[in-house]
Amino acid sequence: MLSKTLFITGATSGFGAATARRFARDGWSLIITGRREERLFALANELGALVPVHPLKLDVQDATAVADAIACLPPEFRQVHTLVNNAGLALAPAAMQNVALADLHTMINTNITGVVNVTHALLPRLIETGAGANIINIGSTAGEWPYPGSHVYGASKAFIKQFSYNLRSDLMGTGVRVTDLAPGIAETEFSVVRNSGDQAAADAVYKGTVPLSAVDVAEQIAHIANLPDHININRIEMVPVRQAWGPYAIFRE
Ligand code: NDP
Ligand code: 8X3
Repeated sequence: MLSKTLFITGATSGFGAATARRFARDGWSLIITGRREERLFALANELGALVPVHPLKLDVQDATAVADAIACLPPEFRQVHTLVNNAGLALAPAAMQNVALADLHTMINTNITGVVNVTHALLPRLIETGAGANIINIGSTAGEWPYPGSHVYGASKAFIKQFSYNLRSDLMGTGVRVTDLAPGIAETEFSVVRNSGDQAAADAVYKGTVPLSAVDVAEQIAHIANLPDHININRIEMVPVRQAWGPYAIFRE
């Protein structure tokens, strides 16, 4: 039997790298993407010992580069079974009135436009695959629950939820499934990026608690991708036991 092919964005770190490793263990062929070439090729070398791997250095913000790369996939990688739209980032963890507009644009261009770019380019392939194909979009609890400093990041993940639902409606009858997988706090390089490389600030995010790990999220992705063809998970919100909601904020004089 031919192996299935996974296309995952943001495979150079965190959830993406853990997911690539998880699917390699199951014998899937991999198309792994990211901007950091050195990491991408290191992962391709590591996993290439197990399964066929096609590394694509790609900035998801660049619609033309995304479309060209997907149009030029080698024949043995063209039949994509599962797309995981994972590349994304948060920046500027401060009140919206105090952050740079450029950071807000970067989040929109990556977390929204990037997901649209990759999905649009791969849809014909996924529809061709038909029954059992998956689009798994990585949303976030931040797309559902507001908190200070989440501004555009949380809103971009709310987009992921509605985009996933709307895409399902368009794909009715094709057999292609769509899921919004929305994790809560998880320890990856996410917080280093969000805090502009400040490792101490990033460490403080996870101090004294037990966050999710990248492997926890990869396991959920593998679970969703391997469900029987007739099941669609619309949305999963997964959080560590130690994460729940806070009370309403009341401003008082
Ligand atoms: P990491 O920072 O560890 O990984 C992010 C990945 O996205 C990297 O591989 C990075 O690769 C890639 N990426 C970022 N920008 C671009 C771009 N413009 N083009 C291509 N790739 C890009 O974070 P996580 O693994 O934690 O995050 C993965 C996803 O999960 C994100 O969408 C994030 O919003 C979401 N998420 C994270 C949570 C958490 O607490 N960690 C919780 C809920 C959701 P490179 O820099 O090489 O391009
Ligand atoms: C990332 C999770 O809690 O930092 O999407 O918003 S959180």
